Amino acid sequence: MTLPFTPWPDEMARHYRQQGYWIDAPLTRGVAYQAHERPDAIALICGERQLSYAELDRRAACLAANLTARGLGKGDTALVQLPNVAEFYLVFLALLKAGIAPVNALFSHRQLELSAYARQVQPRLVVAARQHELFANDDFLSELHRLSPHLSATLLLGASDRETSLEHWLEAPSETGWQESHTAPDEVAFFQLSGGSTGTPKLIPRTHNDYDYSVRASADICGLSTETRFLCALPAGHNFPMSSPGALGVFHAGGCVVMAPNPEPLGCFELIERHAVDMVALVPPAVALWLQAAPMHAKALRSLRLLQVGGASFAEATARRVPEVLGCRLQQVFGMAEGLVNYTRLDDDDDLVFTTQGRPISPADEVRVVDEQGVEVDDGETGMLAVRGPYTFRGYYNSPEHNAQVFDADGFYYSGDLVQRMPGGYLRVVGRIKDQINRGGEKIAAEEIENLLLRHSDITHAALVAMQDPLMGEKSCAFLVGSAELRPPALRQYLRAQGVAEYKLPDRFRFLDALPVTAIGKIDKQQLRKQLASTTTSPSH
Ligand code: OOB
Repeated sequence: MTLPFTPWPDEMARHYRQQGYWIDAPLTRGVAYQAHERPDAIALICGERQLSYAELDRRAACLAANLTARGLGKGDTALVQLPNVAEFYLVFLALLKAGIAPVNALFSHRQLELSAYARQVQPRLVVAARQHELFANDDFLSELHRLSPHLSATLLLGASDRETSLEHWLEAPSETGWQESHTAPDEVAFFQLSGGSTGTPKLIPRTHNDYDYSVRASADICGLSTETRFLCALPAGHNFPMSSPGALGVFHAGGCVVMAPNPEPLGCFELIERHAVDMVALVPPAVALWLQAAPMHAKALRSLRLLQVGGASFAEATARRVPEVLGCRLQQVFGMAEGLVNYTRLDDDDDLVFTTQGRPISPADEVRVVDEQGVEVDDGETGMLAVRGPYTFRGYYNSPEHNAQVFDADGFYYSGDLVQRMPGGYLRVVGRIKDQINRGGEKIAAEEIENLLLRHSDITHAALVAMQDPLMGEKSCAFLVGSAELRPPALRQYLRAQGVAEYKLPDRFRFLDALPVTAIGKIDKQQLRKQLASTTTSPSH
């Protein structure tokens, strides 16, 4: 009845409880508390709809009751894919209340990603939107049934029939008496998505205790209150807008979340002005677009107090422009779906805010910056980031081989980031050893795309590497060895046809006679990156 995951050692769990980090309450606690104390306060604004805390809690309970009546509950999982709409939180809260652990896929994900998640968690429930190309008809649902034989219920936002209509399930009262039945606070509440560096996307089990602590502590660090009005413009299921402090932090503090469909500046500026938004979380390319557009819209941004930026490297020169151009304070956030989140603090000196990615949330976060031998390097020196703590996971879901590679014997997780620790524990992210491209905050596992390319009968070798890009920070370039007939448009089409998310398609292709190799015969990606850096224009696309 419970989902498998790697727990924290007893001694650590005891310590985290003693210190008050783990409070043995469910993640739904924040909303339930507000619904009781301040039922009429507005929790959520989405388009013309406004939901009070009482309504948010009631409708989530209604859906939870209906799911329980259908025989779903503890030990079950759900595959969820919703855009940035109110239903995202209603469904998330409902699933937690019913003890069903969701995987929140990104709306940009397609067959390949969703199938990989379905294979791993074997969902009994799918919640999706008719407006997504995959769910416009029932073909892909049939495929999901095949992959996940226990799948027993499908709810679709925008469905015309009552049986599958998510909207209907959120309103229809259940006939049976119902009691909230969340999983135990030290068990899996839901799965976060890993940015990944391997062939298949990995899942991160998060418990109520660990996630709720990160939410409460983040809300505190960011000074959230009942007055907070947070614009959720990044994909709602991503760790950053969800818990750093994100929507869950806002619910904890009793503030209001305003949904934006995406971070596009003009749409967001309108929402900021209309709803007196005071806080937003963005990735660096979105900040660049906001900085461009802001001078024409200074009036609209008057209420903005705090801009959080994270997910990818943010150039110091751009950081310095934020307060002046957007008229608000900047906070750098260096986090990961696996756990550890660092923030610059609201009362930090400007220099710290502009030049570092912050320091860990918790005094109990154990951060080590180590060399290749695992020896800690001096402050200011570059090393690999290793971490364990009260909200950093202890293992990917059902992935013993990969876990053996990224955890050491003491349970420290190696994130694959290269960092420098500064005085006071502040971190600077200076690079990465994981084989991943960070395309403006969206993560691409090189191996996943290389494997897809290698399925093509005309390709014999493939290597995906990052190339610098002025707006996105990084874009991806595929180096290929194969037939002279290969053309970029056809290759993109080939990848699309395999059902991979659009952001993972290589931005450029380069064709070589052979890939450079290292002394031991591995593809020399360093060499390929150098090649890219030394050529400003490319003969191919
Ligand atoms: C956030 O989470 P993920 O899981 O999408 O990606 C984590 C990775 C980190 O390991 C690091 O490589 C990179 O994204 N990253 C940054 C960064 N923040 C994340 N690299 C440079 N500077 C930063 N500020 O991206 C995430 C999760 C919670 C809060 C914020 C971001």
